[in-house]
Formats: sequence, structure tokens, C-alpha cells
Amino acid sequence: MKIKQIDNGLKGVITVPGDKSVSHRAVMFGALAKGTTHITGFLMGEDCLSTIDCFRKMGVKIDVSDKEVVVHGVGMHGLKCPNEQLYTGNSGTTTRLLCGILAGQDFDVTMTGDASIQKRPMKRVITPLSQMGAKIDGVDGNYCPLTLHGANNKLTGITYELPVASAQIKSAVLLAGLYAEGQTTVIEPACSRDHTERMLRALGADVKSEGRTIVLTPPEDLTAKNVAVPADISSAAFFLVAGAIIPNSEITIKNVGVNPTRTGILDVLKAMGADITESNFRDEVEPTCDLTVKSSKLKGTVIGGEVIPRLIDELPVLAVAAAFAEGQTIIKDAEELKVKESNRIAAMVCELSKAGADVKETDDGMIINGGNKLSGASFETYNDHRIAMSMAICALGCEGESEILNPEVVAISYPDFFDTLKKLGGV
Ligand code: SPQ
Repeated sequence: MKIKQIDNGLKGVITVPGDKSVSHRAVMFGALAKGTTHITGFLMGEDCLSTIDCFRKMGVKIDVSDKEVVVHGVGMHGLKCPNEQLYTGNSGTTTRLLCGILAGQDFDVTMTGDASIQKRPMKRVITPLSQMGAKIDGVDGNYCPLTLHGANNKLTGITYELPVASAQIKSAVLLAGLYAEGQTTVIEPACSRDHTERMLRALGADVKSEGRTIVLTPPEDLTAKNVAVPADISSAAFFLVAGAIIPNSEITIKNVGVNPTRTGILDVLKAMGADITESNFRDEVEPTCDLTVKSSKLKGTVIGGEVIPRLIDELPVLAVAAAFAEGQTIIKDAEELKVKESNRIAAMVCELSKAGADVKETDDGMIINGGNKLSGASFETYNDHRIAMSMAICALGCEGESEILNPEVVAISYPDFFDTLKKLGGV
């Protein structure tokens, strides 16, 4: 994919695909609920299709059309033992949340994913689930393939203090908690995305959140409720940064999910001087609004502490914003970036450097001295959708022409990314 520097600005009103985290959960919890769940705005990305595939293999009927996804729920105790391994593709969310659900089933099952998934740490979910009574074998006790021995297991609720702020660990423990005797309590070091808690509550479960503590009392069953998936703020982030750094731009993104556990990107871009306005608020299970960004001069900032889990997936594209900003940006407390689809710290430092940015890797993030004139280059994606899209946005501001190698990886979370970019006047 070749991308040229933009000289006339990016302009237009766009929609971006449905939220990946909410789409996964809508299928998973819809499958575990009694009744039918109609999901609109579902993300037809490869990760969410992996989730659908896994639940179909466990006997759940799921109809997919252009208009909606319909999940015919089997109830909390209705999943069937699959005839084959479950394959979770590139999706950490599918793999880790499924661990929680499968720990509570009365059958044994093996699960694995692609080369990237087989390198991502699973001990973080195996440890608390084992404390609840689950039996899980993995390669070196940490990696896929994982075999979950659910048969003849009894789970017991625990109080678990998360060692890292992670919605996937939190969700795995809470989902196992659905099947446990007694209450399950999770205490987070900082608030991570809370889509699991919101959706379980909407399906009738007793989930109480107070600050960083979440307490789940296991329900008899869950009751299906339709889900309208908001547009994904993590996908919107690419165009928020593009609109901010490319002169003469004005982009409106419709109906974006602005759950406060996900809006760190807005706080940081505004602190950098971005011109972003919010309109048409709607407060549903997941709050939404339209976001409009106009180009402006950005300045460096410090990104660290409690905001990190609120923008963890947006850090690669924020590094791009920092490279185009005046002054220094420090990204810290972001070690978690090393265990995503790629080591996103090393990847961004390497690719931004190719373009001529002054960027240095640190133990827990990076330091970017912004404002260098950047030049087009051939950018690697590390088979990581967010690196591919971040470097595509970077390319829009680089002098001359750039190339994104294996651009098709964007299909994990945003299959139409390059079409949207084209519509705005990029590519
Ligand atoms: O699903 P996966 O592969 O882990 O996806 C990523 C992403 O960039 O799309 C991370 F690589 O998002 C995670 C996110 O980083 C999705 C997620 C969720 O839906 O619960 C939570 C975050 O991960 P974690 O490890 O912090 O819980």
C-alpha cells in the first residue's frame, strides 16, 4: 500500500466500525444468555469472527447478515463440548475471556491461536482461574495451546488483586465467577475498560463496582438483551490523530463509544492542543457521541499513570501524534505494550526512526522529541493491525511517498481502513 503526503487536508464525515471489545462480549454473553440477542453495529473484523467461530463450535447458532448478528443463546449451562480444538486466531480477547468461560464448563477443551497468540502470556489468567479451582494446562504453564479441564471441576469465588490493569484478566475472573460458588471480587490497580461489567449487568447479573473493586454474585442465568455496538474509539483514534496533525483537516466521526474507561485518547490529545469537539451525546449501556477534529498545532506531553489503561491500544498512534508535535513527549508506565500483538514499543520506535523521528525506547515506554521533518519510507507492520494503521497515518505527514508492507493485517479490527482513508482524501 503506497501512501503520499497530503497537502490539502483530510475532510469529511465518516463512520468507523463497531467496537471490538463490545462486539466480542455481545457474542459471548449473548451465547450464555437465555433468549435471542440481536447485535447491530457488530465489527466484522477477523478477531470478532474468531469469537463467533468458537461459539458455533460449542453448539451456539449464530446468524450473520449485513444488517445484524443474531445469537441464539443457550443459557449459562447450555454450551456443548466442541468436536475439535477452538481456534482464536489473532485475538487475545477471545482467548483470555474464553478461558474464564471454559473454566466453568463440564467438558474438557483445547484452544489455540495464530503465531502471535502462541507468544502472548496466558499465565495471567491461568493463575487466578487456578485459584478458583480450574485446571488449565499450557505450554510452559503460560502459552497456547491451552487445555481446560472443566469436567468434574467445582469453582469457588475468590478475591483477586490484579497485578496489572487488564480488562481481559478482570473479565476472565468475573466470567469464571458466573460459575463459582460464592462471590467473586476483583480489585484493579487502575480502572480498565468496563464493558464486561456493564453488559453482564444489562443481562441481569449482580455486578457491583465501587472505585477499583468489582464484586460479582453468580446469577441463576443471564437474560438476553439486544446490543447496539458503538463505533470503536480505538479505530476513531487513527482519524483523530490524522485530523489533528495534517494541516487544513476537518473530520467528523459519528456515534463513537465514549465510555470513560476508553477516552484517555481524548484527554491526551486535548492536553496536546488538539481541537476536538463532542456533540450528539447518547447515554445507553455504552455512551456515544460524534467527534469532530480540526487540525491544530500540537505540543508534547507526558502520558503515564492511571490514564494508560484508558488508552493502551491508542499509544502507537499517539506516538505518531507526538512525532508531529513540538517539544518532548514521554510515554511511561506502558510495559503492557510489549505483550500485545507485537512489542508495540519496539515496533513504533523502529518505524518512526525510519521516517527520521527522534524517538528513544525506554523500559516502560518511549521518549519522542517531536517536530523533526519526517520523510516517507517503507514501513513494517509486525503483523500488528495497530502498527499498520498508525504508520499509515504517519505516512500522510511524511514528505514524499511511503509504503505499508502487508497492509491486509488491518482486517483484524478495521477491514475498510484504507477505504475510509481514501474517502477523506488520503491514499
Ligand atoms: O484482543 P487483543 O488481541 O488483546 O486486542 C488488543 C488490540 O489492540 O486490539 C490488544 F492487543 O486490545 C485489547 C486491549 O489491549 C482488548 C481488550 C478487551 O477487549 O478486553 C483489553 C485490552 O487488553 P488488556 O490485556 O489490557 O486487558
